[in-house]
Amino acid sequence: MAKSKAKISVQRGDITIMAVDAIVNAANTSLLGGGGVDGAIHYAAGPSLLEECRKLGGAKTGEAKITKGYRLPAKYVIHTPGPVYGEEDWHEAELLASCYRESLKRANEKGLKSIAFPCISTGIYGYPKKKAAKIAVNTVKKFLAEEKVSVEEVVFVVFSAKDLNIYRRLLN
Ligand code: AR6
Repeated sequence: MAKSKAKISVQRGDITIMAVDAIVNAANTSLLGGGGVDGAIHYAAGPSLLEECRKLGGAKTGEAKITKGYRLPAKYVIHTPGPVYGEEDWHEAELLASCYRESLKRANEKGLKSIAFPCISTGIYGYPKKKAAKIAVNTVKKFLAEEKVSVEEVVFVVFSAKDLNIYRRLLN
C-alpha cells in the first residue's frame, strides 16, 4: 500500500531554473563537472559548487551525494553518476534505478519536500530514452510507496519533446 501521496509530474525545460528543494545532477564519478546537464548546473550555481564537490572525493556509479545549490534557485544539488550504456556488464538497469533511489534517500535524509530529476544517462551516456524513463518512473513510484518519505513532489524535467511524450504516457 502506498504510504505517500507525493505528486509526480513531468515538465519540459531547463532544470537549473527549478525552484525546488533539490535538483538532481546527472554527474560523472569525479563529481567535478562536465558537459550536458552537469555543465549547465555548475555554470548556473557558480564556482562555489565545484569547491564543495572537490571535497566529496567522487562517487561510484549509482551512488548519490548532496551539496548546497549556491546561486541556483534550488537549495540543494544531488549529484549522481549514471551508468554508461553498454559498459556496465549488463548492470545498467540496476545502476540507473540506484541513481533514482539513492537521490531520493539523500533528499529524505534532509527532510526535503520537492525534487526535480533530469533524464539521467540518456544524453552523453547513451541510455535508450524509453527504457530509462520506465526505470525512472517505476523506481520513484516504488520508493514513494515503500519508504517513509518527506518528499511530496517529484518533477521529471525533460529537455526533448520525445522525452515529454514518453513520460506523459508513463505517468498517465
Ligand atoms: N535541463 C534539463 N535537462 C537537460 C539539461 C538541462 N539544462 N541539459 C541537458 N539535459 P547528459 P548523461 C538533458 O548528457 O547522459 C556530463 O558530461 C539531456 O537532454 O547531461 O547522464 C557528465 O559530467 C539528457 O536527456 O547526462 C557526465 O560525464 C539528460 O539531460 C555525462 O555527461 C542527460 O544528459 C553524463 O551523461
